[in-house]
Amino acid sequence: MAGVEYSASMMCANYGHLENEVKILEDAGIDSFHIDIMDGQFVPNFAMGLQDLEFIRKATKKEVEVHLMIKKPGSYLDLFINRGVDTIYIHPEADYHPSTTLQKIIEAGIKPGIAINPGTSIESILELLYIVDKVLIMSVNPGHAGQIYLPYVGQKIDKLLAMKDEYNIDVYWDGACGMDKIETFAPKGMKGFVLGTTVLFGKNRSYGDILADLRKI
Ligand code: S6P
Ligand code: MG
Repeated sequence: MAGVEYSASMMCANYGHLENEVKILEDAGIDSFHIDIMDGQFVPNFAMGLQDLEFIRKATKKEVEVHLMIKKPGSYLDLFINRGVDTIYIHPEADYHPSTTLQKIIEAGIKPGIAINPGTSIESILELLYIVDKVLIMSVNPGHAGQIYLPYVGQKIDKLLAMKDEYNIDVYWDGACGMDKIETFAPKGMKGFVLGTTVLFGKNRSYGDILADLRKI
């Protein structure tokens, strides 16, 4: 769909030839690169390190977004703010003072975002919507790629999309994103989608063909 942004979930990429992956994704027309950072505490998995982030940042001129799935992200911001990234998403569930952390992200000249878990209500993060530019709605519990969409999140997504103009936010989708989800939620105003194993990686099709199909929706 025209105007919709697609971001590649790089934890799903082929690390056998990462530089080539970045290049092929760029040529295929991807809009940005999504870097999942996991600490083994906030989520039951470890993923992507600073070296990966640095490598991908250098390999592309497209936007790079960091999704911090770590406990107390405010304590680790210094590790991320001078690396040329465009957006940093934190989880408010993981931070005692998410508003302070978001303020630091803004002061560093980076777009502030929050990622919200399937079990987190909009009501509980309402005030943060005045601070952030972007909200990443998790449609799976964070921690792993290749999970199944949790249907109860749909109602929350509709609710948030109805509020996006009032709060001046862009809403993005992360987790189990397939063609059907893009078809349903892009027309409702979802600004972009993070693409992982469900639709983009590990298929026997080129990234170019897949992204061309998504643009046709
Ligand atoms: C999940 C992470 C996501 C996944 C993405 C993978 O904790 O934040 O960004 O990498 O969802 O996509 P898929 O299609 O395999 O679920
Ligand atoms: Mg993510």
